[in-house]
Amino acid sequence: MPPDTILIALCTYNERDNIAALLPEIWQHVPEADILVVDDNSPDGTGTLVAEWMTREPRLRLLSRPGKLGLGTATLAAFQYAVDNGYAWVCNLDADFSHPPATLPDLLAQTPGHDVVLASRYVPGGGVVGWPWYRHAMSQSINFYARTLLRLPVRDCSGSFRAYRVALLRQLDLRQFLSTGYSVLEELLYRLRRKGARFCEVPYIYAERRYGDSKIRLSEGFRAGLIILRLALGLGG
Ligand SMILES: Nc1nc2c(ncn2[C@@H]2O[C@H](COP(=O)(O)OP(=O)(O)O)[C@@H](O)[C@H]2O)c(=O)[nH]1
Ligand SMILES: [Mg+2]
Repeated sequence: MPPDTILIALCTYNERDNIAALLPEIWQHVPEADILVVDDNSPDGTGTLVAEWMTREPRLRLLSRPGKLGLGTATLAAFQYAVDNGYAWVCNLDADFSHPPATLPDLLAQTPGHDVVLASRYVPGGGVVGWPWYRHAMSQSINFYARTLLRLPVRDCSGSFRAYRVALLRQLDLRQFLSTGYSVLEELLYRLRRKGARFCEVPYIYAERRYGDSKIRLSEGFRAGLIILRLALGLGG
């Protein structure tokens, strides 16, 4: 049985060209879902585009924040919205086509009996196309580091493409997170594991973004490494 109320959360910073094509493609695969865009006042007008679209699309929601406040806080704001509005499941994916909407039904098919379903590059059938060797090396290192230090029972710890049972998210204090940036993805798995979450991974192929530039910076990697260490040492609350 597919879950009944589904929120699909998209965090955006300068994703106007991607989002225009992404919304219809998501609804093609999951027509019953509402989509929430969390936009940080993107200079390219992503938020304006979504606000206009909302006037003719009742399944679309927009959370506008005043400036670029980080992927971590944007993700947690989306989850708080799912909690406050009584959705059963919240799915998260990047708004740049790296995460194919065609995989959403595969995630939702695994929701019975699981609390977190991860789309995974690192299980049989999964993979990445279009990355230089150093991106592979960075991703493998951060995954090994997070999986080992935080004792995470999954192979792909650093991707946002996941479905979460909102009842489990409700048990977390979303304001207590250390991460404001990308390490929110590992921190979520760590905190959910400690709540006894049942995890499952389904394969997908990660593709390079369709339009625009990546927002990740090297400093983000160092910050993520420190936060994971703090959590591992029990200093995360
Ligand atoms: N709201 C919001 N979204 C962000 C922020 N940083 C990144 N994103 C979004 O998060 C997703 C992943 O970011 P991206 O730059 O593609 O990272 P990469 O895939 O690791 O290179 C994209 O949809 C971005 O637009 C931020 O500070 N605020
Ligand atoms: Mg991306």
